Amino acid sequence: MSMNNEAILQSLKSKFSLEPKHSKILIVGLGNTGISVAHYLHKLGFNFAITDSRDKPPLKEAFFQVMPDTPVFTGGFDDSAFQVSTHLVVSPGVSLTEKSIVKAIAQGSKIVSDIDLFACSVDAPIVAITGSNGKSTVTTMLGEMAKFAGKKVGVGGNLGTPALDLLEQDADLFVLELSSFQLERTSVLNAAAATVLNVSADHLDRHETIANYAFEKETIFKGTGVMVINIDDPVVNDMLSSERETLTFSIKTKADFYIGNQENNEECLMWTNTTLMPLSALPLEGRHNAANALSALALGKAVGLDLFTMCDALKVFKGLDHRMQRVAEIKGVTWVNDSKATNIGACVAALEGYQRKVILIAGGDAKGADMNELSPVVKEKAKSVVLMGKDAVLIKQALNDCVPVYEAKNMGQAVQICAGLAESGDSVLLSPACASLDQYKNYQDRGNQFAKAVLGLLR
Ligand code: UMA
Ligand code: ADP
Repeated sequence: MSMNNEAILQSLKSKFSLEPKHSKILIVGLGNTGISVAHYLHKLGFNFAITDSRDKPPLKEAFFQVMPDTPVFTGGFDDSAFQVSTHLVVSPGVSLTEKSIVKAIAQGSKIVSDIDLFACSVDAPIVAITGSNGKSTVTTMLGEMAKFAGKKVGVGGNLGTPALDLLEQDADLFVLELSSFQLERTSVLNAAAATVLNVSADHLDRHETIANYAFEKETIFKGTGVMVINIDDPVVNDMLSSERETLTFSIKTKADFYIGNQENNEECLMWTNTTLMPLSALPLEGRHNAANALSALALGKAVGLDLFTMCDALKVFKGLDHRMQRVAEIKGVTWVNDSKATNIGACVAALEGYQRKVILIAGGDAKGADMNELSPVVKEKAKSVVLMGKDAVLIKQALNDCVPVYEAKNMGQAVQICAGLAESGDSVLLSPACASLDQYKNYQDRGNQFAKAVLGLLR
């Protein structure tokens, strides 16, 4: 449930010295987050302005229609707008190292995130989910589980619906996907249950080192709630704290939630000594999705959901588009769209899930990651690799001819090359290990173009 305005204002005052009469708030970023913050502050009677470095932020016109009186500064960050502000609410797409922001902080402006504002506004439990990969899958899974259990659940955050827009839903449980960018600017979240699913190199163009990135992820555990820990991931395992209530999960060894073998050798999802369901009843490709299911079960258990009801939800969970999604089987060749694999960890997990060698399509914008980490698994699991995009050369160098490598200018060409290489029984996997923005609008666009080119083979 969200709290009443009086209680919210009290909380904002005590945690951030935010007061409608005295505070001057600058919202940085006129995207989905910025707009959700504007609506929230407007309802509470705060004074605020918005700035965006882009000349024409795509949502500007629509915003003007709704709030024509709000001062909006676009086309670069102007120091004067920052300097008069007591508080900055900076959108995740904007780095906190922007000069105007650094200067304003030095002069006393406070950073407050939309997630902080959200945390000050609800008294229902919050489940918070981060990690390099699997966030959207686990967030959606847990949302479905809660619905199955009859809860009114608000599901959002980095997944798409900004957290503050969930307040309208009057939910009795909130499930938030949080990115490292959201976490690095959040200070008062106290989730009832939280997890870091895994940590592998991503967003190093913003965080610079994996240590910084992991540090931001770990802040999700601030507070007193239950920690859900993936003991298979050494970086996450190091986050264990003996002073906190913890649930562990693993797909490799015994944990609170794990994969166990029955007497007939059937693999099952287990909770301590209780068999929950056969792994084969989970309708998702890839072993990493077993880890996702176990983490969702642990998070759900931490907030009191019934384990077997959650399993019923898992058995009908369809998975999300562009994540290990089977596009077609043509002449015995299976084509799989994993376009959301925008970093090395996701591509490695996808490849590791295969018993038989696949043909891999990869490449795009590597975001500063070290592509050498791909070589061992490519060598073990790929027959050949077709590369495309901005960092194709970088990946080619890293692979160092460990398997045959082909280059394609676009997706149509990549699919044609794969069609020429594939034999009946093979799988062709689009799992790029890179962001898509050098060649596509987004990962959905890349996945859709892949599917279109594959279905074109039928003509
Ligand atoms: N931008 C500027 N100047 C500005 C403000 C933004 O150039 O002054 C650019 C950013 O660099 C970015 C784009 O505009 O390229 C949008 O940035 P934003 O912070 O305004 O984005 P929002 O629309 O508020 O969406 C954000 C998240 N976006 C980012 O973190 C980049 C969305 O996650 C999230 O769904 C939404 O808040 C609600 O919480 C998207 C994302 O790509 C899906 N996240 C990254 C990821 O998952 O890898 C972290
Ligand atoms: P995120 O929201 O963290 O980006 P998604 O659920 O959207 O996570 O999946 C992103 C990519 O990561 C997809 O390619 C998917 O197949 C892969 N993936 C999903 N779960 C995991 C996991 N637990 N470990 C590694 N890769 C994963």
